[in-house]
Amino acid sequence: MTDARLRFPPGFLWGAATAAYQIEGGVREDGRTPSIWDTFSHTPGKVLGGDTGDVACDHYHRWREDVRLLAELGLTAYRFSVSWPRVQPTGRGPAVQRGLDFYRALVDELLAHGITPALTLYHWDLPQELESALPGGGPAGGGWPERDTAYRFAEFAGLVAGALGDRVEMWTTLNEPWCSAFLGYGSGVHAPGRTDPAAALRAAHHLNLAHGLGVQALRAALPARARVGVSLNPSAVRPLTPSPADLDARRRIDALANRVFTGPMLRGTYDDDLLADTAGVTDWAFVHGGDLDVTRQPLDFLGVNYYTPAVVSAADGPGGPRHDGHGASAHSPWPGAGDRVAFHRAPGELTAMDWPVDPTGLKDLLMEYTAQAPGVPLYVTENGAAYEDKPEGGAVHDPDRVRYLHGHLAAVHQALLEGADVRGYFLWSLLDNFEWAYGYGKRFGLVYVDYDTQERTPKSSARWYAKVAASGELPRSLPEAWPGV
Ligand code: PNW
Repeated sequence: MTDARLRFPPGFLWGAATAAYQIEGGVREDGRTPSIWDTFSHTPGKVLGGDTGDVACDHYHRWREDVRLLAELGLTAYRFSVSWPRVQPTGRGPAVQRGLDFYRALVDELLAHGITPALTLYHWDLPQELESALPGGGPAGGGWPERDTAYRFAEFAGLVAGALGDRVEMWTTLNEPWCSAFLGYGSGVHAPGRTDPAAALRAAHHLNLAHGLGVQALRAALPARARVGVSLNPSAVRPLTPSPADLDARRRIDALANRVFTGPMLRGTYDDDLLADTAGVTDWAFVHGGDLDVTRQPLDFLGVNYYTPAVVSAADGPGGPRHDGHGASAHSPWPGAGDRVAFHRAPGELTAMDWPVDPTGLKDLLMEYTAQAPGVPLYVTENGAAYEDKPEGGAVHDPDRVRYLHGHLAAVHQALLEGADVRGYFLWSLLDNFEWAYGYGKRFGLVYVDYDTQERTPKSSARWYAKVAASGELPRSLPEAWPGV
């Protein structure tokens, strides 16, 4: 008889994730200055409904309550990010003590509840001053397309490590540098909203450099037990057909979505096909000798963020709408490939983001990383789904999310069976929050947030996930699992 439950290894981390700008609010408190996301969200037309992160989930004031929620759900890990402009308002110079104190108190509260903190240094909130001078401010930085930003990041990493290195063991340099580079500087749907393909590729390189310099700064400041990694959002990219033309489209997107980061970070190289495909956009002269030794640092883990796969075919000339899930823009986030690749919707039911549900993509990526980075432990640092959650009678019933989570956790389990060394899973997200260009309309939380009252209501998926975390096992199939959720 087959076992009705899928067991996860002992010590597997059951976590939830958030990011500073998406939950904190308190944007003008204790010396914090604007980040590129403050500027962007306050620019009319950039975020749906004109939403901003000014208040968000008011986590800056409600963090104790939010840690209590994690503890009540029995989660063993929490992934959060540090707001750079809270700690180093202009992106240069000494740290602001009150900024560091906020994160120290948060970490201590987590540790007091036996929850492992996983700290991300950069989840997209670049100090505005490093992008362009603040009114009356210092030198204009130019943002990620400029090399200096990578050095500024390494300095910031050292400041945070110096303050929290005695209590945080799990450190992540960057979250999803693909989004920072190609949505921020290519398609412009993310801050700072620039639409310059050459700048996007420069940004990608300087993010790689920032990662490498950041790892070096962390190693210098952290005790030996600390573990350092990065969270990427690799694309599980499939060809529409096995034709040579569609396989070539797949190769192009694999280069621009995946290998542009894993090349420098894992192998110390930009692949020749990537350089050739983008030769009409840039000559890559911004890659200095020695950079690729810096970007390739030994890593203690790799973080995989996964939501949905991509399906591509060959195209010649600008096609119709791109079903790549990356938001509406007249500008492609794929430098050199925008007119040559068409994106198709993968089969499967859609979440509220219109992202097809396909857990196989997660298993494929975990196996791919297992092959590419042998011996490096993996974490799923984000996975989850937005649905149209509505409270009814004081409760939020979200069976679609339970099915999404069940399918993806089963995929993680399958990857474990096939030899992937997956050490933990961080569900995106603990709370409904500011979903970037979509504002508050898209709810990814395990916990429902009423933005008028800031009341938090755990959804039925939270109770379901709590049982998975408590037992360390997953029912083989739904829906009979755990009656009552
Ligand atoms: C990730 N895309 O964002 C982020 O790390 C989270 O902050 C975010 O809330 C979550 O996924 C859900 O979206 C992404 O357009 C934003 O492909 C956009 C894309 C991918 C990831």
